[in-house]
Amino acid sequence: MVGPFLAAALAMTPPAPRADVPLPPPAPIAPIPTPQQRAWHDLEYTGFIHFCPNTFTDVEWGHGDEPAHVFNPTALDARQWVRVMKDAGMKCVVITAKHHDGFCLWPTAKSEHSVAQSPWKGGKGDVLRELSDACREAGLKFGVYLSPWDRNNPAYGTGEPYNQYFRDQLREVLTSYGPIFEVWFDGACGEGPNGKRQVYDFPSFEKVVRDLQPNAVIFSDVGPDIRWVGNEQGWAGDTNWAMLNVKGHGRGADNPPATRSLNEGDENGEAWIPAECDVSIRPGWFYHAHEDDKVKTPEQLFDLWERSVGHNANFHLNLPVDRRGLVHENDVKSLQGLRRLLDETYGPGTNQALGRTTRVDSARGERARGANDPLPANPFRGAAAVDGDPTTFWATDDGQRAATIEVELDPQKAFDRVVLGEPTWLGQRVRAFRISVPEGQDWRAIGEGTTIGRKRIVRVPPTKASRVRVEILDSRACPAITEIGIHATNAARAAAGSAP
Ligand code: FUL
Repeated sequence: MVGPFLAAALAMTPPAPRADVPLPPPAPIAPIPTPQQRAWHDLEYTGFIHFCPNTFTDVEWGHGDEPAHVFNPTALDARQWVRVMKDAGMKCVVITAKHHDGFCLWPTAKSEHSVAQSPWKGGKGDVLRELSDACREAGLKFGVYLSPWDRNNPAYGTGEPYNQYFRDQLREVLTSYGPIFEVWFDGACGEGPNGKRQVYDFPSFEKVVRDLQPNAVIFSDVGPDIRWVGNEQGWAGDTNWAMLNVKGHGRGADNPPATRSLNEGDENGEAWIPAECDVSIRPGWFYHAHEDDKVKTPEQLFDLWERSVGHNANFHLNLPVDRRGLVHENDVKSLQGLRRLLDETYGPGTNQALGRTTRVDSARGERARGANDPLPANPFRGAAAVDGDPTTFWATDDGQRAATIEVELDPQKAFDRVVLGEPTWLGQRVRAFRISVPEGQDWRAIGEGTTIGRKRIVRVPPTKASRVRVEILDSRACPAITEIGIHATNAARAAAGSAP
């Protein structure tokens, strides 16, 4: 017979998991991404194309009264754009189907201000057709920027008639060019040809997108799917939650630039709206010959790539197509340089943690088993964080807020980047972490941070060590880590005289 004390003690001890009963994963903590948002986040690196009469008039914001005949590229080749973007490593592109001047890059039936009125291809050309066809051939995803601000359309500023016009245009674009992965709504709301401003009916615009392209994500300053990052310089905050409290944020001019919560998100935000970091490869969004020598260097782009993709956001890099209708040679060179840096640091075979032995202070289900040495069959053991599979993850028991994992390394090899990731489908969880290496009997911290999210790149001093330790110090729910990557830039390898 079991006495009352022992019975109470037994009741408190969770039953050991049975080998035939799969261990449940941690419960998600709200909010979580939609499948479309997750697919978007996995794209990481997007091309952005600004091209319109501004390219030929040398301005950034057209007035809307530019004659259509100024639009006359001499050698437009959308396949060249796509080749350049694909070689750069981009997975998708968003093009200015219509910028603020109202000129449409497709032969719209709704206005008299488009490629159809231009001399290009005798008025028979369609830039969206050429680009979407080229994307399909090359396996890139295609997206559109349609500016609600329209300085050409006479209905602009009249309320519903213009909103109707805008929805009709959206319908044309969303039904004519195949699957669209992203619809980009700029927040700018200036005056139209009659000096009036328009009150945009965003909910009705969004409904058109949802009805016609349910797999597309919608970008605007405040989502609903993807948010602006609060600057046009291409970087997200060191702290960057994918969550946002939309209340309190306006769009365009109502949205103070560099708003901190757009840059960093809100830990307690009620909606999942990850950030996109848009920036141009040159100072301007549109092509200007006098900026041919102001193209960002591969090193500058690499820095931005790490502070966007590696800060739980996506990198949205603008290429101003030139007057020929081509991506300029100088821009191509920088993109190739960035690709080289990315391949050297993060390309196949560069992850020094891949498949290495791990040691954890806790793994999900092990406390119940009374052991700290996870069974090989435990899907949440430390090894899941170094298996190169972003769908598996190391996780702890519910209720735990901190945990530690160590990864054995080759002490001959230097590294200066630590890459961490969370299974975002369970919600973004980690609030604080620290990275250390052994020193004597102790540990020396080489890096620390706050949020992780889908991908967090931590820059650490060039280091050689037999082990690296990642401590999750605080978390909104039990921590879960998909991958730990240990990488070296070429500079770190050279500085440390490291084996390649
Ligand atoms: C801004 C626009 O006003 C710029 O011209 C550019 O298109 C940029 C990406 O968004 O709001």
